[in-house]
Amino acid sequence: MASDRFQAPDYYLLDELLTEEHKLIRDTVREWVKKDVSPIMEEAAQKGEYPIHLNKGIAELGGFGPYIPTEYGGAGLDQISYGLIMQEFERGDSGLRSAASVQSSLVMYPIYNYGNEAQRNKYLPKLASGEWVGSFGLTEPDHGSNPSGMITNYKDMGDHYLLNGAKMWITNSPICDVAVVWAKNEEGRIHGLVVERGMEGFTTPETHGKWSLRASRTGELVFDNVKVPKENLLPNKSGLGAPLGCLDSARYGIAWGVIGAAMDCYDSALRYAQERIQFGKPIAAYQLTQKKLAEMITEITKAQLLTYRLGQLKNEGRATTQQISMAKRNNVDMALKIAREARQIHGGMGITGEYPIMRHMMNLESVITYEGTHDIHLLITGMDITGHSAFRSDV
Ligand code: TGC
Ligand code: FAD
Repeated sequence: MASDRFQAPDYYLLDELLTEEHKLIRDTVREWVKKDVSPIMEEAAQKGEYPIHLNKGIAELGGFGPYIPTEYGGAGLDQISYGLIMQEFERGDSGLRSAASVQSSLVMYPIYNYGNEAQRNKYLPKLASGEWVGSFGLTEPDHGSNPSGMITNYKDMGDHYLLNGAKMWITNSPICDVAVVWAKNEEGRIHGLVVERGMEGFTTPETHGKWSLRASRTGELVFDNVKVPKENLLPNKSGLGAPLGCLDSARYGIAWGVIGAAMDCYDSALRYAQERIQFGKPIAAYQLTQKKLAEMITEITKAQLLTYRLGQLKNEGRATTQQISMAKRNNVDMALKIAREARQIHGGMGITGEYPIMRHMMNLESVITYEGTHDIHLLITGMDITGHSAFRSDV
């Protein structure tokens, strides 16, 4: 990739709303991404590799468990700091933000919130330091948008649980040391279990051939009569609300993260439009290019305002699932549209790895699907404002 000349847009002077600590955290992550991530990310994506050595840097920046208390190795930061860190990671690549999202919100969050003290002490410090990699198994081959239909299950065998089933599309699966797995007990109630690599009957085959999120490892979690110790069950919350609570936290991070990808595309397109001469003028001087760029900065600014307010609500413990859904849906769609327009502005150069545009665009095709698809989030808003659930045709 060409050298990283990123300059963040701040059209509405939103920096004035941030504290000095917020700006310091954001700028520190931004510099790290420029120095350690941008020079290697294009090649990693082309090769289909997650540069796992970056986990050390993510951990040092507080990117694994930004809001988890420091006594468990987390960074003890507020929700706006968490959002800003995700924004900067995703400016580098959605795969980097995915690594941080999964570890923080889908693995550490449930262990911290639904686990007991022994589980917190055993797992959280190692996950926060990046020594261990975590994954989160909710989706199954036949149950994606509808996780309540899951068939993965466990039976109480007296001195242990016996786990059977399979999860699909799992970020980090091939490299995870521990997996938070959602499974039904004999009464059909959903519980979280921590499954550790090395348990007999637990395998993690990789999914190959992705055109999206190439710098992120994806695979299955397969459980064939896995004996899970009883102390690995997360005791403090059960039911579908338990995994959905984790998703609230991860979706919030995505709403911030994708602003980073959008800013990167916008910044690159603005610079390219000013430097690229056609018909004797920079293409930035043509109205059609200006329309694209003006709409991009408008949409980025709206998304920034939305997430900032959401961050305030989240800090106060008042952000609802539905508000988070709206922000995830709006911002991912915004970022994907900007990536597509930015690619047009770059002409033929837009399809090459010289610029980050196509990589962001392809990544965002996953982001618009995972953590609840674009349409599922619309239906969550629809249900909230009308009182009618449109998920199932039979209700
Ligand atoms: P529904 O009847 O609406 O709800 C079931 C129960 O859950 C409660 N609940 C929540 N509780 C806490 N937090 C939330 N956010 C909650 N949302 C709902 C709800 O009150 C109810 O409780 P109770 O006591 O009445 O039983 O459930 P439903 O079966 O109709 O489904 C609702 C729907 C479709 C919105 C939901 O299932 C959904 O969000 N589907 C999308 C699935 C999804 O997002 N999967 C993501 C998998 S993880 C992933 O993609 C990681 S990618 C990571 C990366 O790489 O970055
Ligand atoms: P489906 O649920 O089959 O949906 C297919 C289409 O049908 C979508 O357009 C959807 O919007 C639509 N649809 C479904 N139901 C309705 C309805 N009621 N009304 C209208 N339209 C509907 N999952 C994990 O658990 N952990 C992970 O770490 C993880 N990482 C992922 C990483 C990647 C790269 C990807 C691509 C996915 C990942 N997922 C993960 C899975 C992801 O959450 C699911 O792909 C997503 O929830 C959608 O499920 P599905 O793919 O089965 O699609």
